[in-house]
Amino acid sequence: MNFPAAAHREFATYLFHGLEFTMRWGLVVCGLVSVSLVSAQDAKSDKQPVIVSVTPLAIVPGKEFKLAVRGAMLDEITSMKVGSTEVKVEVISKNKTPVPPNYDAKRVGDSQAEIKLTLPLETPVGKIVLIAVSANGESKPYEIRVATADDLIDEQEPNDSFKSPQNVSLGKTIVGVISDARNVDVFRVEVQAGQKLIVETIAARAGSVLDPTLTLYDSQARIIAANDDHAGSRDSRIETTLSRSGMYFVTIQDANDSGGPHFGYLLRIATAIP
Ligand SMILES: [Ca+2]
Ligand SMILES: [Ca+2]
Repeated sequence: MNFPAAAHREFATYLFHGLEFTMRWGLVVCGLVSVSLVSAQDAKSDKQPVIVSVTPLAIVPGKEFKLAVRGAMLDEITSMKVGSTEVKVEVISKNKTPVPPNYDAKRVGDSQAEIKLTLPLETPVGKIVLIAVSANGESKPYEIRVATADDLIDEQEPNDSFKSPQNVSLGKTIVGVISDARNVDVFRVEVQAGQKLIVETIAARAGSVLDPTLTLYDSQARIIAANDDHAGSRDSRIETTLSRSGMYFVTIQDANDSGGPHFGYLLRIATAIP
């Protein structure tokens, strides 16, 4: 059959436009699909759990610990795990929790979980990582310090006044919590004249909600030194050489006078800190 040249051209144009139409809409559809995939991924990462703090800030192997975990999307977790280990982590509770006054929800999170775990006795000193798992993915690993029982001193309440301080020896790390608004923890140490005393917190650096402030007093409750933030961190540090031998008080509290289960700290009072 004879097919006229004009009809050829017409058909070719039709074909071309059809193709162009298909390609154009194909691109639009592809674009829409990829946009929705990207936003689905964004939405998913928005819903991934985040761990900002775990209290207490240090644990010892071979002992059962109840940990208060704070962060974002923790009310939706299905489990928690310690790195790639077989350590059993029991989730006791999970829920939304209020943001403390003067604190940014993005920094301190708005949800919490209570967990229970026991590290095997042979766990080496150093750090382990905790990971929260939900249907939307896994949190970034959060580091928890592992120490020997000998290196740590548990805070003993009541220790909230000069009349009832907690006596501690130099060179140990105190594991504590500013558990209520306006709570102050008071520790007493004995220092010899000429000794350089270093008092240091590890709290904000480890994700604690606490914004610590430290004050050093002599035995007559006169202020010797104080510090809120040190070296670009909300953590505090005091370093001073004492001219008199005797008992000294160290107090720690929150800069905003807040407190709660997620206001954990490590406090080191020593004559030298490595
Ligand atoms: Ca306390
Ligand atoms: Ca501070």
